[in-house]
Amino acid sequence: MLPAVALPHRSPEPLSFQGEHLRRLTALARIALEIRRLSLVGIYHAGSGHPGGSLSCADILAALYGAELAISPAEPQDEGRDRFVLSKGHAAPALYAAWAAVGLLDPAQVKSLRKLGSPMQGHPHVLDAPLAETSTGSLGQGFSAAIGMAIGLRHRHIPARVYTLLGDGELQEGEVWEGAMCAAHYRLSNLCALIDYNKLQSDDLNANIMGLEPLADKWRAFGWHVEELDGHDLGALLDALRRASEHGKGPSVLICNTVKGRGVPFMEGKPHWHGSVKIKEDEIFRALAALGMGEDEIREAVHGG
Ligand SMILES: Cc1ncc(C[n+]2csc(CCOP(=O)(O)OP(=O)(O)O)c2C)c(N)n1
Repeated sequence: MLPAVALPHRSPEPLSFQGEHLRRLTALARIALEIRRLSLVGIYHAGSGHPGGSLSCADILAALYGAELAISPAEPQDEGRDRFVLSKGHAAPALYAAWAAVGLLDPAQVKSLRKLGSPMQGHPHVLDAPLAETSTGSLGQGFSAAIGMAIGLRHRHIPARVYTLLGDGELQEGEVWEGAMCAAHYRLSNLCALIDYNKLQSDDLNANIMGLEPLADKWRAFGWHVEELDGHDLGALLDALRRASEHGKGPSVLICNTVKGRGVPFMEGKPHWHGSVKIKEDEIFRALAALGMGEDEIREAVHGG
């Protein structure tokens, strides 16, 4: 079954525009679905990985790679490209899947996830996978690197933007709050952070380990433009990303409420599916079926080369 497509917000725009908007959202929903499927196929073949946090951020990555990021497939490393840093680097399967879903990578490559010599390592490594803007995996560091990139672009008068995705558990790293201070101090309006607020970290709820609330107030107090939204609503994501890009006074953060494991009912909200977990054969069949794949397609994904 395809995931529901979020309807566009009521708007006074003419119907032709609304039709175009709806087609765009349908295309993005398709990309998000592909990200979910390819993430799980990669993790299954690797025999380990992080399914929960890959599935929770699939819609965010679809909105970014499918619509927001100015990256040319012909010249993905052009100096003027927008940058994306996956600060929650353990969701690498979703990042590779997003590249594949938008034509930046051969989808067959996701099956080499975590294999010796593969560019698709368990966490993005810039020397193996040059589309990764920097190596991430040590939580907190990608956010700092993204801030450095935003400062660097400004110094060089390059009008590109920098986007970075953080996990909510990641926000417990002190480095994040040093970065938050720094980005606001330098009024980095070319920087947009997104938080995959799925409320779970490795083994338990954030609230039981180290609570984050009132999260939006904390970012506001640090001087950021803050929006809270449903991180599975593609229309809301596009709207918030547009407002962030128009906010010229400093950095923006989008607090995206999500569900860990989203799209696969038996994985949703279950700490067990954080990682590094092996997906068994019967589980991958059930998971891909839940993501709308037919039996032959699943067999090909699981047993094919
Ligand atoms: C500095 C650092 N400490 C610990 C880890 C191990 N680790 C990997 S993922 C994770 C939990 C992250 O939770 P969250 O950011 O909420 O990720 P999500 O739920 O979105 O997958 C931890 C502690 C790490 N990668 N880096």
